[in-house]
Amino acid sequence: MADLAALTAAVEAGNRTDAAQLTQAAVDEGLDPRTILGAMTTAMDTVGRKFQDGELFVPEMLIAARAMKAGTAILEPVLLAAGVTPEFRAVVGTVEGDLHDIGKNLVGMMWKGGGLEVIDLGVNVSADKFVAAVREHDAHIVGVSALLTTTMSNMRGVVEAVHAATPGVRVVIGGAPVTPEFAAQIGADGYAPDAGAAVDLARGLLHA
Ligand code: B12
Repeated sequence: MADLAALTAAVEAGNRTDAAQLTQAAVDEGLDPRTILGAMTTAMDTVGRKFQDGELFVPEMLIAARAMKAGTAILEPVLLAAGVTPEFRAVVGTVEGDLHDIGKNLVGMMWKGGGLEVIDLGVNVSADKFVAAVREHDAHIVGVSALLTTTMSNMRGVVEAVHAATPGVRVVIGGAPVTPEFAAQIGADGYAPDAGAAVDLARGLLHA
């Protein structure tokens, strides 16, 4: 019998092999793919919470995300065949002039783990590129990362451009030098201090 509790535990522990095998077993048994995905999302929620609480760190979060990727690789064609697509799409990128991407990648992974479709534009992304991607993918939320005090000022341009071109699309920001005060100052829709909190932030804004 499919063991979804074991699948949740495998993803949380970052065990790729078990996550893939348990996903395959659940698929073979004909379980609803949304239920299988839910078992993995639960694990990523726990990982995000523990990361926020300082109980685990970047490497553990990365290996959990990789285990989830192993499971979702098997699940994706099944979800597609069943006509299940993520309800919300997110565009993420590191702001123009900035090449740091570790934090941005983590946010993207955790958003995927939280059930969003994520379009990752990489690093050194101009405001125009953010706007073009939002339009192309009909995105609901944009996540902008900056690690340098010299590049965080470029976030204002992204917030303004996205809001002007695509009203209603939420723009949230983060990165080591970014503060909630700065986010409010530039008109961003939100700020999160880490990738776990970024999931709660996106959920709160998208389901408001
Ligand atoms: C690794 C690193 C690099 C690597 C980047 C590799 C890569 N692929 O990312 C390399 C070597 C390339 C690099 C280059 C430079 N770096 Co550097 N780098 C770092 C370092 C050591 C770690 C950053 C990191 O990855 N942290 C780990 C991640 C997980 O944390 P994070 O990014 O903060 O992300 C978390 C949160 O902030 C949040 N978050 C992040 N993004 C987002 C987005 C959203 C939407 C949300 C909601 C949340 C969110 O969630 C994340 C996960 O929890 C920091 C020092 C430090 N301790 O921060 C310096 C640091 C950021 N670098 C610095 C500098 C100066 C540079 C250089 C200018 C150095 C130089 N003279 O060439 C260049 C800049 C190049 C450029 N144009 O970008 C300074 C910045 C100083 C400042 N305040 O401006 C720092 C602080 C080092 C220092 N103490 O001086 N760097």
